[in-house]
Amino acid sequence: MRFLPAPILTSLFTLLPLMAVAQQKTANYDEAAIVPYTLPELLKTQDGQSVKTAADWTNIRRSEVLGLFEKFVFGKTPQNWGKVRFETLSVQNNALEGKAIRKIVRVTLPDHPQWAGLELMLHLPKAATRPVPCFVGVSFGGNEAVSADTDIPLSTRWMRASKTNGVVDNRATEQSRGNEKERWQLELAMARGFAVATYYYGDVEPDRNDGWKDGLRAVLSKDGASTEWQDGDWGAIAAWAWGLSRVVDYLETDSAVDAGKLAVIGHSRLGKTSLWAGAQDKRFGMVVSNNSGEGGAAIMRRNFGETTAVITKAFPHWFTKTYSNYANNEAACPVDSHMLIALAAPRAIYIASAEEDRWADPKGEFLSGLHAQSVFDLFGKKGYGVHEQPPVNTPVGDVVGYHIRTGIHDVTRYDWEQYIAFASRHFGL
Ligand code: GTR
Repeated sequence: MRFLPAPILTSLFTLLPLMAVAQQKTANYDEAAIVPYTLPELLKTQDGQSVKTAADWTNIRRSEVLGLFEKFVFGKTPQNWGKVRFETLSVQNNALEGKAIRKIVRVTLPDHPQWAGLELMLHLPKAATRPVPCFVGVSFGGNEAVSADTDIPLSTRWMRASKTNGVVDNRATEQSRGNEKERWQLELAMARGFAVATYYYGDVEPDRNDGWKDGLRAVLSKDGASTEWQDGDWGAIAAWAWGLSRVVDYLETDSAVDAGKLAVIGHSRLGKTSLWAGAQDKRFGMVVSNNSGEGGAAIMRRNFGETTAVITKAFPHWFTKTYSNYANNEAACPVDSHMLIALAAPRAIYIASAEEDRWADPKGEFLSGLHAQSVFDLFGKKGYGVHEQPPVNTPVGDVVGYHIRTGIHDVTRYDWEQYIAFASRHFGL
């Protein structure tokens, strides 16, 4: 490859965010301009049979739908990771000013020592007298970003810099501490009797177009990833989701956690990740999608806000290659996001939007839960209980929950309040 002279490179980097803003500005935000569409049928098998019962769904259609998402959207997760090893690196009995016990556990693959592993951080409510339910999610920053406790080791992995995260030369610094703590609401979770387990997504793969070369996808590939990813191969979202399932492998061994009560949670690109993790791994008894948008809960055929064309161009590494075939060609895609939501059934799922987050298409996020209802019906489960998107800050739903809160693309205390209330109800607390 020819190297671009430094001034051109610099101007490219200054232009990229501007280009993203320009794209957001020119996107369609007019409901009236949405081209009418037909969603792929949920309750019809590939060979045209009607899916009439919960058993039909569970035994036939569910695996078909899962297979379609593997083939056309996220790619197939390889099964060759072998054994999983856990090593407790530290236990802090006075985390969060004495409110929590914090464990940091390294998860590695003995058969694949080239992968440095992930460091999961588990906060347990100190006041707990029995095994507790647990939220499980991936973080954008390292463990040091999730909590401001100064004894958490700084991540040494590649990290994307933003104006506020203290990342210098793509590495965390002391200034990175706590910069995601509003998004994690650990104190609130502890006070309500929930544990929270998280790991940094860059431990599995750095979030850049060529990140696969330095991540788990290269390690698990047949040829050590000397070649580019092909149609049907897993993308980064699938790799991050794989990490969530390895966290569950650990939680199943920790007697402080009730592994029958796990909720997978994620925001934005990591909300797409939590949906895919929850779809594949039924050990998650509940799924939370926070502002997951395009490639997550939002109906792709609406082309409202971010589109398939935009996301597959900006973030090709998130998906399997095949997905980009549906850019400006959504009608041909064998799936849409209502099918991703249905994969959670009959487990509980909560979808959340933010009013000012039009890029993520709040209405499209709502509609995926609505159009998944037919599958929940097979199990006799009540979903939203409404047909219209509710007003802001008015949560709805039974087994399928939804709210749109005021504000921007983010995870807030309000969001966590709803997830905790929803989880408490579903886990019978
Ligand atoms: C945006 C992307 C969205 C969403 C978001 C995020 O740039 O267009 O799909 O995932 O990033 O992860 O914050």
